[in-house]
Amino acid sequence: MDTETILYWGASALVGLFTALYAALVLWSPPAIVTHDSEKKYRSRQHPKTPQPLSSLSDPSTVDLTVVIPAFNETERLPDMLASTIDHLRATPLKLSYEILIVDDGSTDGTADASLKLAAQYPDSDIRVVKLEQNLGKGGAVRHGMLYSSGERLLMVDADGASRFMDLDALMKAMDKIGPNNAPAITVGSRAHLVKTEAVVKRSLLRNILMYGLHTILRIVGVGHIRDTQCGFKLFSRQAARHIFPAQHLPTWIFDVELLLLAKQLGIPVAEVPIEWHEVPGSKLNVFTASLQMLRDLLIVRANLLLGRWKGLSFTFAVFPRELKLFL
Ligand SMILES: Nc1nc2c(ncn2[C@@H]2O[C@H](COP(=O)(O)OP(=O)(O)O)[C@@H](O)[C@H]2O)c(=O)[nH]1
Ligand SMILES: *[C@@H]1O[C@H](CO)[C@@H](O)[C@H](O)[C@H]1NC(C)=O
Repeated sequence: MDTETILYWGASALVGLFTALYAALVLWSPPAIVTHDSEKKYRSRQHPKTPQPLSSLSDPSTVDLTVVIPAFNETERLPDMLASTIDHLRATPLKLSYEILIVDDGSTDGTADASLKLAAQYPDSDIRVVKLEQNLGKGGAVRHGMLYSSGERLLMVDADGASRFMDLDALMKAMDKIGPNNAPAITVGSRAHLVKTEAVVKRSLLRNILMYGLHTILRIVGVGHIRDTQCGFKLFSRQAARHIFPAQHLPTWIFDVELLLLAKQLGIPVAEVPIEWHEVPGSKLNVFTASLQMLRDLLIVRANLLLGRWKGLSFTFAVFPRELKLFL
């Protein structure tokens, strides 16, 4: 074979390889998240039977804080978590007006109805319950709650009560520093300072091995500057949320990384704040399948952002809310 033939076949092989990789990316990328009409309404203590339209992230805020709680089969863990959440919101010197948005992620254990019963116990609190028709995954549930929030700041927090809700005040103060005057900003709870302590050492060996593996991969993917990407306790200013959540594609467990990558791409400041944490039994995460899924999703996010198939919203979109409506 002469050089020309070798070059010809080599080039063809390369083109074939890239085409195949690109096709794999398109095939594996999650489809756009579909929002059903029933999911744009909520039920509450006042309206347990007739669903009311939810607020939109593109509208101006009407309360200081929205607490978004993704909940999948959480009838057992939600009552305690909600009690400590409301105890703190009532007591905090920050004196926040708030709403609590429980997003039932297609549960089959009656989480939504149980949430409504709980809401009746807290007449001073605006508790809204949305039920997703199908299970989307934690990322999809959080995204949904954020897109229909009315708070000036939006907190996502797990239903398991693993974080100490009073740490909210530390996230709020950190945000006053990095995002004064409601500028785009994100503050995330971090358990990095706990790594050498009992709470983490007591976790299973598998979970810890996976944690170190994850950290290595996260460095490669481009969020090595954040020490704890996976903490379920994260606060967004409304401006930051308007840029980030409409652009989120991943409904799965690793969506936090996508959010942080989008923040980086958009130049939105992120501060990590050390918080308390205790492992709560009843995690519905299958660590093994979640890890494989995570690896796939990380590659997909990175490739899509690199190739420009996925983009953070440009600032003009978030500044002109009417345009943003197209995305909701
Ligand atoms: N595992 C799981 N959790 C979900 C899902 N959708 C929403 N969530 C909520 O995501 C939060 C974290 O889930 P959890 O199983 O406790 O994971 P862990 O905190 O990592 O142990 C909880 O509030 C869940 O109710 C889902 O599809 N699967
Ligand atoms: C959710 O709860 C229902 C009722 O208890 C149960 O049948 C179902 O298997 C649970 N689903 C998951 C994924 O845990």
